[in-house]
Amino acid sequence: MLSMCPTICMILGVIGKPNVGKSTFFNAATLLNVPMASYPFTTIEPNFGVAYVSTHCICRTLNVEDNPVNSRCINGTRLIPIKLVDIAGLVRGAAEGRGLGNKFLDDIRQVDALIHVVDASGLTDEEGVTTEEVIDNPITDIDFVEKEFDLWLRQLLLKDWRRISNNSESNTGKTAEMISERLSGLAITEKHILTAAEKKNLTIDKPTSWSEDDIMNFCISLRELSKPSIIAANKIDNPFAKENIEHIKATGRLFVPCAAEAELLLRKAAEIKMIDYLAGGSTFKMLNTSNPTIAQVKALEMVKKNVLDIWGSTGVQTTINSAYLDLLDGIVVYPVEDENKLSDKKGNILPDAYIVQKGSTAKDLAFIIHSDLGETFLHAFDVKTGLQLGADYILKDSDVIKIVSRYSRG
Ligand SMILES: Nc1nc2c(ncn2[C@@H]2O[C@H](COP(=O)(O)OP(=O)(O)OP(=O)(O)O)[C@@H](O)[C@H]2O)c(=O)[nH]1
Ligand SMILES: [Mg+2]
Repeated sequence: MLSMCPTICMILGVIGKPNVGKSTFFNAATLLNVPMASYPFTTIEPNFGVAYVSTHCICRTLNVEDNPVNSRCINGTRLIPIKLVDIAGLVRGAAEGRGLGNKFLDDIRQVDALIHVVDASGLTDEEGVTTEEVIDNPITDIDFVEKEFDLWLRQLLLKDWRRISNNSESNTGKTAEMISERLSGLAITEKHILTAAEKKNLTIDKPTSWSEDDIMNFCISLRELSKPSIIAANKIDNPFAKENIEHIKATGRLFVPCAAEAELLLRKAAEIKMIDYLAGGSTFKMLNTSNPTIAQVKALEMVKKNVLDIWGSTGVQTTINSAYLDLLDGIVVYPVEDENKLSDKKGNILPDAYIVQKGSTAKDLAFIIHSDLGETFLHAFDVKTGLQLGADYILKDSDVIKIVSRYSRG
């Protein structure tokens, strides 16, 4: 497994109420083996793993055979490792300590974006207990999980509100800094704080004028900005899911229909060479050399009939790709050291693929690769066009870039 994270180094957290399939999603995406079961609170401690963002590799466009080092390339699909964390389920009242309470919320501190798993089949009640009949609408689940987060954030803020308010009277310009200190460790920046206040028309340096509602609205805005989320509408193999998917669609939220269990089955079958399957694919092929049992063949047939033929894919890979590329605004760039051979010093062709945030410059890329490279940056080259680029050049998706620095010149 690759341990390096060649990206903006963000962490995706898998969250949701209990028993919706978070660990199944996590296992499918990472091929780890954390416990999964049909009862609530199977997961207590967070599980960390490496998943992959998959994109069309530039090797096909450039018509070269590549030798990736920090990532993998399978038949023209580049797989770039990213970090994923599976978190315990959250119930209503968690901010006041119900269920696993603040434990869940503490585990969410470090993540930069959320994959919010819901049971689209509606066969899990609010506490995560499996039910016989459809009793639930995942929209209510989405709302209560987010509300608990907002309440928790508000609690943290209110602990220090008097000091923040008093101080800001005499210390204009310091409120954002003080809030940021109060929320340190939550991956919330001062920019998030300023933007959150602005979005809700709140004057950041007049917190004494904020009403209770203003503080709540500020927390909602802060969550949306600092922990953006994508909904993984899971268990679409169940026919009941269709209607709920329509409900989710109607909210206009970023979501992907998912079948985590089916993806896990496919990836495990591919791992033991029973089938040929690339994560995110719309189809798989039985391999001649495999000797599946009748039960295995039946399970694979069900996945084809109930998931792939209806929905086009299991959605797990699409969710991860979308979290990085849509939610976190990532693009993929390929740095090389030898612009003629498209290689690193050792001759590996297109060795690295980096996910950087849209708007990043050539100089930012140099810093992401190595701080020495950033500090001694001279200029860059667009390898595809041969044009020289300045420090402020805004990177485009699929750029192949050579950085020239005093450091690299040596
Ligand atoms: N039908 C169906 N069942 C699924 C799917 N994904 C998960 N499940 C089942 O849902 C149940 C809960 O799965 P887990 O992955 O343990 O759920 P969790 O959200 O991690 O649960 P907690 O850790 O208890 O919060 C298990 O019985 C899984 O087999 C799916 O795509 N379809
Ligand atoms: Mg779990």
